[in-house]
Amino acid sequence: MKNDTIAAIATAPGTGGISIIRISGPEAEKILRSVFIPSGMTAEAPPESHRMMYGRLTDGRDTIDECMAVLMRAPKSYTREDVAEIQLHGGDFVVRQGLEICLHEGARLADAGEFTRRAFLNGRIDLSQAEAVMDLISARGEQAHRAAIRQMNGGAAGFIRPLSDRLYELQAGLAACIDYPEEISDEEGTGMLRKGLQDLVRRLEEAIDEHSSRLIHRGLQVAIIGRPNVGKSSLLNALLGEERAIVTSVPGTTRDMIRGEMMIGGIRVELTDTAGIRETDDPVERIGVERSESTWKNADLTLLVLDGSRELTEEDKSLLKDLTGEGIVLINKADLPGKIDEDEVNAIRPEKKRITVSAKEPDTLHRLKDELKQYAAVSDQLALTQPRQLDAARRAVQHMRDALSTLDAFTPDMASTDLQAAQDALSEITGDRADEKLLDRVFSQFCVGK
Ligand SMILES: Nc1nc2c(ncn2[C@@H]2O[C@H](COP(=O)(O)OP(=O)(O)OP(=O)(O)O)[C@@H](O)[C@H]2O)c(=O)[nH]1
Ligand SMILES: [Mg+2]
Repeated sequence: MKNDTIAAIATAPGTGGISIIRISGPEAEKILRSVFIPSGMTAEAPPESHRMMYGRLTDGRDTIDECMAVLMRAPKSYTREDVAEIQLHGGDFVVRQGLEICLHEGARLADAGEFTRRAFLNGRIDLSQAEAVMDLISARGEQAHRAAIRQMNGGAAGFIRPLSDRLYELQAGLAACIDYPEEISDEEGTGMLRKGLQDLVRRLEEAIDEHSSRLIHRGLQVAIIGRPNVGKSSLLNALLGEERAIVTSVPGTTRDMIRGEMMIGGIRVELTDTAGIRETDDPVERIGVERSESTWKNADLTLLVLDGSRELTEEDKSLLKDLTGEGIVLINKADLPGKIDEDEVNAIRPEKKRITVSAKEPDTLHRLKDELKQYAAVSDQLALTQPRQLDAARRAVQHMRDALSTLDAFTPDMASTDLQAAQDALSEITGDRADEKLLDRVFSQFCVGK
């Protein structure tokens, strides 16, 4: 583990009210005292820990800024090392100069996520809590925020550690079966083991909630699809409550994807309006149609829009047939006399929900919004949120399943290898067992200064 002193700008780049330079490591106090002169105090007196000081930042000759600074002596700091933070006026030039002099005084520029990495390596937080810090910074909705706070409070470790302890017990039981085969009957030994493993597999599988994890990290991706002129762009505008997309009576108005965001039930919902899908000779429109199809393929949920004031066309039917994933059929233009034959729609897609709406009357969109809310529902008990954690949990389940089948084949030695592999996968989640490569992967996603 590196034991040098690191420094970085902890606030976002650009101008702002204040910016913060953060320094962590054994030289933090020395560097602070050589660049910061507290006002009204003699520079020789050691600064009091956790006390904000007013003074000026200097390169030894000139004043760089009037500022505030605080020293937090180890272990009561974010990294559990000595940490100094200097609050400067938030101008790009001032802050870069401030950082420059700290580096000149002996600090090294911190890598991405290095402060949090040190907090982890010094045992202040586990790996899932470190990831929660990142989730909290990037949270864009209430649900993502709530999940991050739960994780910061040890949600993942609180769930995984008891499972890991239970697995250790089972491992010990298996070892006893292997060492004293005469004294423990198969019935007794492997029977208990099998039950215990099945229970662990069940609990882990319940926690592998891919849908919720995706919702928290990338929001609900909704594609608005349909043939030209059915009112896709009008619906986007009505849902967003603003004139985002161009609407005209000319079929083929939208040529490119148009995105808009709304919050539903504390989850970010990203709506993508697309070019109307039809056969066309126009090369620009054809590219638009290809983009519509790829947006459709990548969406979590598709809103297939039909024009209720017209009869169903062959294009509509073909789109309905392709609506195989998660989707809702929207029958639009309900303010006009209806011509569509809903039985025909039902014959092709009986299993899909149908909602009648009018983009001209936003009040008709309530039921659609309620449906979206259901798709965006996230479990309140979510223990694992990061894709990395889900992946490790999935591997642990696989190893336990392998162990179960080796037990069936009466090869307990092999089962014990599988159980150890499952144990290792579980400890990756909390970082109780984490190699440099794993840490690099986790912390490289952070920003510098965090
Ligand atoms: N009466 C009525 N007209 C609507 C409704 N929704 C859309 N329209 C009209 O239908 C026409 C087409 O609307 P758009 O929203 O541009 O349709 P689109 O599906 O985006 O069309 P493309 O971009 O060409 O694929 C416009 O003249 C809209 O005013 C509705 O609910 N009621
Ligand atoms: Mg359009």
